[in-house]
Amino acid sequence: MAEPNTAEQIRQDFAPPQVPVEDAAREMEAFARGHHSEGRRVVLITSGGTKVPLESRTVRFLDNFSSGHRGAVSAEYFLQAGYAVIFLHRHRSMFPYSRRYAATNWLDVLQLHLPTDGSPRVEAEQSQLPGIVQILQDYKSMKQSGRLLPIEFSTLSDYLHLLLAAAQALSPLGSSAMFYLAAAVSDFYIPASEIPEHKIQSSSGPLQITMKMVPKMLSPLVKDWAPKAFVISFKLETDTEILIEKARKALATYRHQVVVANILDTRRAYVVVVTSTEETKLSVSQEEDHSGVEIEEKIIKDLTLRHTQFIEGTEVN
Ligand code: 9Z3
Repeated sequence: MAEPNTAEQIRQDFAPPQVPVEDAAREMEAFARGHHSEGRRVVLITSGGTKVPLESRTVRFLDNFSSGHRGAVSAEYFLQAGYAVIFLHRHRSMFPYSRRYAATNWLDVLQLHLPTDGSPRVEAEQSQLPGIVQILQDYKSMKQSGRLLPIEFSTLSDYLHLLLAAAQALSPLGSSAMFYLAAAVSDFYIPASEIPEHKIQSSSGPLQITMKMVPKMLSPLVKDWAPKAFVISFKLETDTEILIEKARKALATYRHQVVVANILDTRRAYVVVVTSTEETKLSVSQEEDHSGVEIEEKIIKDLTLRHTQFIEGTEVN
């Protein structure tokens, strides 16, 4: 059962979500139940940053750096490993498969043919879309398999409501559900009761804002919302000196299974997988990087193995 405090706080203190949470809840529940009944494991991936409004008729908001790259790439490797994936991501952040062409200007790639005796035809310039044949094949076969459920959020409130709904959808799956919490979620927000309605006026002089701490979702998630699931959180720091200590502290506080620790500048090449008993360093060398190896491939290989051990009850923690 949901811990009343956090779930209630989300419903009361945050502005109503701007996405259809009840529809998403139904979709996630049906998706999880269907795949579970076919013997498949289901992972919830959270991805991208959250937008925190500073006014209720929002002109300005607090945001962060996250591009959603980690989540989008990880989704591909989980699909490759046979998982069904709920991809809870920030609207317009990176998306599995199409992420490779995120910087593509399609109007430069598409060629227009205007035959005098037929209808116009549009063709893509294949040389400008590296790897497109393989990617398109993978994408189409993934779509056909029905193993990817994309769900979008924009604001912090959307995210919190959807995470709660996702936890309720996955809880019945017990240990075969995995939570892979890679989104960069704001730690601060302005409660609905204190947020100004209209645009903050610069004529009032320098701005001072007091923000409240966002409730830690990991705590009720692990204790109440999905207590049997395999839960992975991410720890991001900019100072290497404190990274592992902070990851260990998170594990000790929330008592979940894994923290993936990373540093902002090196996050594409180096992470440490921290459990209560081990620290596993994963890295991508320059040569590997040049030949297209992605660190998420190594992360997902490591985590799916740990998930198997967790399900079989052989893990030590
Ligand atoms: C991460 O640490 C992710 O790896 C990144 C990925 C956000 C760095 P990109 O989206 O970056 O590929 O550009 N996510 C979690 C970040 C976070 O805010 N964690 C909280 C913390 O460190 C704990 S839940 O305190």
